[in-house]
Amino acid sequence: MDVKEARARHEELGLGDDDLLRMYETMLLARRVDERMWILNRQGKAAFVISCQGHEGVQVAAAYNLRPGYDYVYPYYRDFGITTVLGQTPRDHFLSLLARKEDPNSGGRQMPGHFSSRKLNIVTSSAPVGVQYPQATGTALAFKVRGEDGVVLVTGGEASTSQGDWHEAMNFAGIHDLPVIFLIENNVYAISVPENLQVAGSIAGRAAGYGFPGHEVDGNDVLAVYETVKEAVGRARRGEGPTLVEARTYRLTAHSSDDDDRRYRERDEVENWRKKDPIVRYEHYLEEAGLLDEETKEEIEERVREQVAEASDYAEQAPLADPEEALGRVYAEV
Ligand SMILES: Cc1ncc(C[n+]2csc(CCOP(=O)(O)OP(=O)(O)O)c2C)c(N)n1
Ligand SMILES: [Mg+2]
Repeated sequence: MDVKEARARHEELGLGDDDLLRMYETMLLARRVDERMWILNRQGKAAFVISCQGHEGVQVAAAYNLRPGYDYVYPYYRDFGITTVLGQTPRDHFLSLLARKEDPNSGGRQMPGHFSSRKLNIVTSSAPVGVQYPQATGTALAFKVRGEDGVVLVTGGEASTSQGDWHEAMNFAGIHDLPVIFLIENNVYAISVPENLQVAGSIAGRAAGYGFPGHEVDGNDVLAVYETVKEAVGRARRGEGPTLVEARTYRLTAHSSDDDDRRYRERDEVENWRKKDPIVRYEHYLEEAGLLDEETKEEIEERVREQVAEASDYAEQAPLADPEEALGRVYAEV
């Protein structure tokens, strides 16, 4: 393929060279923040880590279609890529990981991965799997009632589609043609439970039962995800209703820092998926399109490295949350 042929793909999607490189840098930033979180965990400084590794392609490509601070996002715990595109910073992520007072998600009171920002319209999630779906659908109804063209993106893993909440939300969104995109990040596992013991039939295929489109997309192909979600966002903004997107990817780490995945999956399987790493695949595309060479790659890597080091040092020095704050904003103050 020559450079012109390679470039045709993103040009047809309306993406410029700057967009492509910005998406690359954001994916890399999410990956490097994640790797640093595991180091802090192994050093005994972070109690718990939940990872986005392997999901960066889905997350960055999907979120790149949104209007931050206008559209609403109901992310789930792996969505470091989505929240970083929207404007959460590595500092925000490390402050949350280390339960610092300044943590923008919850002031150090929630588990890591419970993203929240009033400014960016990121609505915090509760810990039970799947509760975000009816909430997101309610927000989509609000957009419709107000006659605004905002869209709602709600995400979850493949196992969350076994929950009643998911089906109730899908049904309600279908009835009322709501501007909501259900993005399922199918990473083949629900902790130790493999997809074949968790999901009957096809997730994407279920949308037909609720009367709206469902698409399965290769979640490790950044431009394919971008294209699919772009179409879904366009549909929602025009008032044409919801879309389900099932992005197929793979969880490259254990479920969390409290899990030992060697007990339930073969190393060969993980290694095979590593060869399909979305970041590496996207690098090949950028190289073919003449946008990335060794020098540019090193520059980007260096910028990311500095940002991650600065942010994690900052969070380590930052004061812990006050213990007496633990129940603050939980009960009404009389
Ligand atoms: C209702 C409920 N059941 C069980 C759990 C424990 N739990 C937390 S994450 C998880 C796995 C979810 O898997 P999936 O939806 O595929 O997301 P992934 O972690 O693979 O991204 C489980 C069972 C929970 N939090 N809530
Ligand atoms: Mg899963």
